[in-house]
Amino acid sequence: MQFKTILKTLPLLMLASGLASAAHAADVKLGLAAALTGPAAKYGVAIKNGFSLAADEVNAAGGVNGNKLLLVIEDEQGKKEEAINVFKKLIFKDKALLVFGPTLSNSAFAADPIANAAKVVAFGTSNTADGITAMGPFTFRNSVMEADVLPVTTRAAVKHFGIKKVAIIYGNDDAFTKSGYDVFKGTLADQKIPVTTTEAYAKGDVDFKAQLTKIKASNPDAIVCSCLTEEAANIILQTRALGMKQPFIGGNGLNSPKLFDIAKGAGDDTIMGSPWSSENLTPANKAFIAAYKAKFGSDPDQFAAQAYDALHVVAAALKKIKLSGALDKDRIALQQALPAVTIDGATGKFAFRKAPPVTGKEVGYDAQQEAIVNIAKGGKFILLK
Ligand code: LEU
Repeated sequence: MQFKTILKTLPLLMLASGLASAAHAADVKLGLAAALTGPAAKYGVAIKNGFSLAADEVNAAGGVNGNKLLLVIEDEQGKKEEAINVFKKLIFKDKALLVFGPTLSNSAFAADPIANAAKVVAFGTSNTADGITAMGPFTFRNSVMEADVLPVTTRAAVKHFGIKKVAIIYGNDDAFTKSGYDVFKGTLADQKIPVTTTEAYAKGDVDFKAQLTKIKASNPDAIVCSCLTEEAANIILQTRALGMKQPFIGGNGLNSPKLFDIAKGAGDDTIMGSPWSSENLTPANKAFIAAYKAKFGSDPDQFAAQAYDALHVVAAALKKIKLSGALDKDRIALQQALPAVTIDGATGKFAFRKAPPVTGKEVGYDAQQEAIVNIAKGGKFILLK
């Protein structure tokens, strides 16, 4: 071989050997698309941590059927275009057996069709909008949807504060905040709570004074907020600046400690639902919380808990199948093994249920889990008793 040729080939050889050492033949590659930068990063980083912790645990216990789990993690920035790119990379280039994520429902509506077309499971751990699992039989989620959580949250908040009427504020250009709004609207009608006014904002807005002034004039007992955490926190702060003292009732977006990073004490008394509580002292949850603190030096949140459980759900499904090495076959075998999996995880007992039917379409699998109602007190989410 001529010297020139060797020089040309060398980087390729190095690349090939590098890949080989990072993932030996028996590794099971699982993709993770998470928002690790941008406004949704606080959710995405918690999700990544939950996955890493669970993968380390599974691997330390010998892996699944002798295979180690290898997480291939990509930043989808909380943007739909990036979620599409990252899904394509994980599915077609990295050849992941399954893809977890993306963080936001808004991105899942863009990216999951790629996974369904390629017959690869897309497993959402934080997607709570309606219709996610209607995208196809390869879409799974362990995130309890707004439709299951918000009626319970609303009922508890109405009782706790003696609420007679509410105002609503929501983001009208995000699939999750819009879906949460629709669910709140239906829930309030069902529970016979009049709405004094409904106000909307767009992604990235920072000044909510116009909407909040209208809400103030309508004199509600509480404010319902279908928002992601950053906007929710700013809305709460600006409400207080206008001299308004009403408590907030929120959806899944408010379950992040970022609420307190921004709103500080003004976040107190906000009520939100979740399948997870740090006060749930089951052995599985206690072990999760202790291991998370030891590894990351901070408290976990519900997004970390759901990611952690999702990895254990997939590990349980993998234990039931014998991987053949033929990727297409193995991806389908995993999709078929997942629906029957049940675990007792950080978020409690978990099972799947088939999504509501859609005519002429195969559907995926939702979470079958109860919602717990939390209230913010002193920078923490505590159980509403
Ligand atoms: N539940 C939200 C959604 O479906 C995301 C979460 C990270 C707040 O978009």
